[in-house]
Amino acid sequence: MKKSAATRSAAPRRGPTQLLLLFFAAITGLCATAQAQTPHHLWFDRPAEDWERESLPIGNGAMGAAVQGGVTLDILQFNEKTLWTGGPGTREGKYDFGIPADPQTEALTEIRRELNTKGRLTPEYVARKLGRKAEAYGSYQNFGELRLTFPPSGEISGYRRQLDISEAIARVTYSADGVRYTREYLASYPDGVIAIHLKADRAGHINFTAELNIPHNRSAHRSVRQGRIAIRGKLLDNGLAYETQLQVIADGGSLTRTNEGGIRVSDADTATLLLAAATDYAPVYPAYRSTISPHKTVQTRVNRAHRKGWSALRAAHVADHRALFDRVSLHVNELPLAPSAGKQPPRQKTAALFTNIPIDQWLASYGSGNSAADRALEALYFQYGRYLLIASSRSGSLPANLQGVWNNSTTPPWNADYHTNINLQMNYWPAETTNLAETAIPLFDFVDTLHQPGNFAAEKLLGARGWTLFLNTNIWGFTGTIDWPTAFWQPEAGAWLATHYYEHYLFSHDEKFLRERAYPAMKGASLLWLDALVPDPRDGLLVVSPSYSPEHGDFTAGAAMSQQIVSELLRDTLNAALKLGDRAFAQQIEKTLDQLDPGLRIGSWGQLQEWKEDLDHPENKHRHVSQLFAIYPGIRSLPAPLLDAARTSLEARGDAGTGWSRAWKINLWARLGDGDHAHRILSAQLRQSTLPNLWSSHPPFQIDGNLGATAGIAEMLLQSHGQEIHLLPALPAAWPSGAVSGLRARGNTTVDMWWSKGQLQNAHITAYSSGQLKLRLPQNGNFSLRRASDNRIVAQSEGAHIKIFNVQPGESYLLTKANSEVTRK
Ligand code: FUC
Repeated sequence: MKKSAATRSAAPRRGPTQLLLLFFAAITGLCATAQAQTPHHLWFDRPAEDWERESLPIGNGAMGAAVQGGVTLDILQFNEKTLWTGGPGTREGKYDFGIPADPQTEALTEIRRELNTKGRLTPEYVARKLGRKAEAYGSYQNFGELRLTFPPSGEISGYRRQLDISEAIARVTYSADGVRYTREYLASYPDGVIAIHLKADRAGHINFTAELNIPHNRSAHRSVRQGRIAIRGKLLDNGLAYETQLQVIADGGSLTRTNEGGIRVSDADTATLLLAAATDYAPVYPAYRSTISPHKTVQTRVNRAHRKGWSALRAAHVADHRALFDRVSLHVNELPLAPSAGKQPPRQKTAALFTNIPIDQWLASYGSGNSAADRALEALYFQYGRYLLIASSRSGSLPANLQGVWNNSTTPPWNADYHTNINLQMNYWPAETTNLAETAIPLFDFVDTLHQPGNFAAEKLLGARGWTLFLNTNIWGFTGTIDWPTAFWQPEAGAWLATHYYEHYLFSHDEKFLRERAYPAMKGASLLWLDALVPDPRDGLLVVSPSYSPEHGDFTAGAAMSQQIVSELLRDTLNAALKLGDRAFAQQIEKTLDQLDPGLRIGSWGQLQEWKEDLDHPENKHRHVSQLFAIYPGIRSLPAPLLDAARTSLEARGDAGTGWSRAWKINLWARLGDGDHAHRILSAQLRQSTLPNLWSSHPPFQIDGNLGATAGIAEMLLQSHGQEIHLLPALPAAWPSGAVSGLRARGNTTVDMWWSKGQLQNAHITAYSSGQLKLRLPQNGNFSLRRASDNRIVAQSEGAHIKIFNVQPGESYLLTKANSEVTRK
C-alpha cells in the first residue's frame, strides 16, 4: 500500500504493538490485492474512431491530449487551457465582462416589487429586464492536432490501446510484419510538455512523418528547423498570441523535412516527440495578457525536455503522478475476504477474465451477471475520476472546465466554459475527500481573479458591496449576466464558490490559507449578501430576491437553494471570523443569520420544498435537485424530519438524469445513508451516462459527471460533515467486502478501512492536527479504539456507536471490532 508523503512523515513515534502489526499486515495484504484485482487501466483493441467516445485522455492540467492511436494515421488532438476566443482584444471591442455601464438596480428594485405583489414572474419576463446579451464571451479552443503518418504495413496483430491511470501513460502496441511496435504518450506536469516515445523490438524500424495541424481561425507562421516544427500566430477573434512547438528526436536513422512542412523519421531505433503549447494569456484583470511571449515559454520547455531525454522525463512524470494518485486505494468485492496476518487473501478467480477485456466490452457487459467484473469497474471508475481531476487541474493553470481540459472543437458545447450553477463546483467535489487537495488550488487561483470584476457585478447588478458572478464565466473575468431566461440569474454563484475555500481549510486546518486566501474571499462574498438580502413581506425574514432555482420553474423570492447557499456561506464566514478574531464582522453576520430564511421547509406531500411557497409537483423529474443543496454539498447536520423530506423529494425526482445529475444523486443518497440507492444510481450512470472511454456524458461529454460520481463513491464510504467522522455511512449490499485507504476527513485526518460481510472490521485513523474527533461507527459490532504508539484505549463513548477522543498530530488510532477476523487470528 502506497502512502502519501504526509502519511509517511507522520508515522507513529513508538513501536507498534502486535495487534497493530497484525492489522497493518492485513490491510497491506488487502491493498496489494486491491491493486491486483482492481485494474488501474482501460484499453481498447482498436484505434479510436470517435474522439468523444473512444479517445484516451492524458493531461497535465494546462495541456491535454486525446490519444486515438491509429496504425497508419495516429492523431493526437491537443489543448492548452488558455486558448480562448472572446474577451478583451476582440475586434469589435465589445467585451464588457457582462457588466452594464449603468447600474441596473432600478430594474432590480422593480422586479422585487413585482415579486412582492405577484409572487411569481416568468423567466422570460425577468430575463428581458435583468438579462443581457453576452458580447465577445468566447469559447475554449481546440489547439490543434499532431498527425503521425506511418508507412503501410502487412497484417496487424495484437493491437492494444491502453491508458494506465496509476502511471498516467497511454500506450499503443501492435505487431506488423513480425515487428512489435510500442508508442507511449504522457503529459508531464513537472516538464510542461506532452511527450510520445516510439519504439520497436527490432532496430531501425521506426518510420513515420510528423505534422502539426491547427484550425483556421488564427494566423499561422510555420517554421521547420533542426527537427522542430513551430507554429505561431494570433487568434483572429481577439489577437491572443499562441505558439506550439514539436521537437522530433530520432535515435538512429535520419530526420528529413517534408515538402508539406512535416518531419520524416526514417529507419530509427526509437523516436521521441516533445510538444508544448502556450498563449500570452495572463489571469490578470482587466487586460488578461502577459508580457512573456508564448514563444519564450514554449521554447524553454521544449529545450529543457529535449536535454532531459525521454527516460528521465518519463520517470519524473510517473513519480509526480503517483505521488498524488497512489494516496488512495479502493477495492470492493462481492465476496467476503478473510485475510490472515502476513498472508495475502486469495485472489479472485474471475479477475483475469475481466481485467483482460477491452473497456467498451467491459462497460457494455456491466450489470449482466459477472458481479466481480462490475465491482472492479466501479472501483476503476472511482479511480478514473481521480485520474481525470489530476490530469485537468494542476497548480499554475486554470481549473477544470466543462470538459476538463479536453476539447476538439472551436465551437464546443456551452463554450466549454465554467458553469457555476452546479458544474464547476461539482468538478471539485472529490478534491478534498479523495486526497487530492492540491488539485483545488487552480480553482482558488481562478476565483481570486474574479473578485475584481465580481465587485463590479455586485455594484452594478445588485447595488451591493462584495463580489459575485452569475451562471457562467470564461477566462476573461465575465461576472455579469447572460440572456438565457431559465438559467441566467444565479447571483449565489460567488457564495457557493467561496464555501469551497472554507472546505479546503476544514480538511487541511491550514490557518495561513484561511487567513490569507479563504477569509478574504468568504468575507467579500458574504458582504454582498449583507447588502443584497431583502426582507420578505410574507414573514419579515431576509431572502434573496429575485431568486431562481436553477433552470426550473418561475422566478420567486427566497427559493430554497438561494437561501441554503447564502446560509451555508454566512455560517462558514461566521466560524472563520470568530477563529480569526474579526469580531465586528462576526456580529454583523450573526445579526443577519438571525433573520435569514434558511430555505428549509417541508411541504404538503412531505417533500423538501424547492420554493418558499409549496409549488413542488410530485411528478416533476427535473435534473437539478437544487432544494437539496443543504444535504449535499452542504456540510451541516440536519434534523431527521428534514432528512426525511429530502428523501421524499429525491424519490419523487427519480433516479434518472444526465451525467452530472446522477452523480449528484449518488452523493445525496450517500448523505441520506442509503448505500443501496446510491449504488443503484451509480450503476445507472455506468450503464446510461458513460461513454466507452469512461467519460461521463450529459450528453455531450462533460467531466462533472465523472468527478461528481467519484466524490459520491467516497461519500458512500466516509463522511465528515456535521462535526463527526462517519465510517461506512452508506455501504451498499453490493459491496459486502472491501478495503479503502487514504480517504480524507474534515479535521485534517486520513482514514483507512477494511470491511467484510457488510461490516466494518477495522479502521486506521491518522491525525495531522491536534483536537477532538468524534467518530460515528456502523450500528453492528463493538469496537475498541487504541492509540497506535502505546496501544492504550483512548476513546470515551457516547452511546454505543460514537467515540470521542483527543488526537495529536502524527498519531495514528486503530479502531478494531471485537471478534474481528484480524484480531481472532
Ligand atoms: C447547467 C446544466 C446543463 C448543462 C450546463 C453545462 O446549466 O443545467 O444541463 O450541464 O450546465
